[in-house]
Amino acid sequence: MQSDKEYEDDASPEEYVALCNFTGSGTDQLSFSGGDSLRVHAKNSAEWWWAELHGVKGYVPASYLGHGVPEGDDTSPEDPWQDEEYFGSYGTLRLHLEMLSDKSRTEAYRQVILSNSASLRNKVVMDLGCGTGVISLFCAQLAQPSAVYAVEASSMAEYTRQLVKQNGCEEVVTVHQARAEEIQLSEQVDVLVSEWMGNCLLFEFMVESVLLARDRWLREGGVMWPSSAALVLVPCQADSYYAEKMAFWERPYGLDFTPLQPLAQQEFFTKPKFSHLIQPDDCLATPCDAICLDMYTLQVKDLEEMKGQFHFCVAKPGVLHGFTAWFTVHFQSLERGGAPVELNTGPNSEPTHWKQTLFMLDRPVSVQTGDLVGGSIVLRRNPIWRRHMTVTLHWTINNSKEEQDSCQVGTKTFPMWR
Ligand code: J7C
Repeated sequence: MQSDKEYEDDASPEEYVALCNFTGSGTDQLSFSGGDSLRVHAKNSAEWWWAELHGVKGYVPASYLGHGVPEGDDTSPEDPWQDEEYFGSYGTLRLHLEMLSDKSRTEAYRQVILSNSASLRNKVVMDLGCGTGVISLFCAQLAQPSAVYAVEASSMAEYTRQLVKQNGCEEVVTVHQARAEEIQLSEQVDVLVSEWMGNCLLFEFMVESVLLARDRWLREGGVMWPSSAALVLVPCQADSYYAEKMAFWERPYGLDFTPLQPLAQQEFFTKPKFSHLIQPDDCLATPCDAICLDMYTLQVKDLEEMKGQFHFCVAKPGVLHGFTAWFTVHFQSLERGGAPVELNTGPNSEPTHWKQTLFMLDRPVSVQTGDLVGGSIVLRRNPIWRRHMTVTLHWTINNSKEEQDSCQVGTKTFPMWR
């Protein structure tokens, strides 16, 4: 990390305007509010710039800064949805193979269709973002819907059409190769089913497309699958990850490399680790649902900032390295007395391709049984890059046992990914 000194001679800092609020973590990041004018002295990396606000210098996330309010579409340099890249990545098999190989995910949707087959009879279904069409094919083969509209924007849709035919479902399933926002149907639908969940539930923000389709195409009283979703959080240990990325620098080959630790923190702990598989043993408390979404009432504007609270009682002594997040979704049953189906991506269920998301604190904290860990989580959608967000964690750790009454507080903001 370069020091402040190196930029002091910088003759022409660039003026930028903050597009939204940002809370810096540690001592080297600046906090600012939307509308603040900042002077950028150095563009150290694509993500972090060295900037100045009211005479104070620090690092700021580049994606939070712009040159004033954009005046029209043609002033934005790129597509904020990055659709070419996004749908391009779904035009090849890699991601579809990953999703289809995920048994918990795919079997959960299969179970939803199977256990509701009687209620699906003669119903009109939309499968939004159908990919290779597996959910639509389950519908056609396990139930008797009158029609299934399989909507897929990527070029995979051409193959999905072939798969529908190959499996003898072309009478029921119609593939629409289009963005769901742009489709035209001749009727409203009874059921809107979609597998839209991303990392930390919301990443990709495909859920926006689902909500728009709901408001446009779901008939009054129609069904949403999933019907609800929750972001789950737990305070956790991450011993081996910490050892691998941070403690490593303490004495490699008998040498003191600790001056590299601030760099390691910046490089490895700034963003969340998204492909983390937490062991149930590493959970320091009972997980809690921090944010719950009702797929019937959730609005697109709610997605800009989603807040939740958490309260944990530490269940065993250990080292708090951070927090791990995952999600659950529920599919309501349409059958009389039927049980809802749950897809749980947490550590006590079969691992899924989403795995879990680890948020590392800058410094580990020792905790004892009975300590109270409370706080809040805020998911803030990136004002420019609409598929991205930041996650801000705020925590308080209370040790009320013995005489050493202590309380530690902290805040950290993690970009995902811009
Ligand atoms: N319209 C049509 N297909 C979409 C849309 C949309 N607005 N958004 C995503 N998809 C497709 C995408 O091409 C891919 O096949 C699948 O939905 C994404 C599933 N991703 C996920 N995180 N569940």
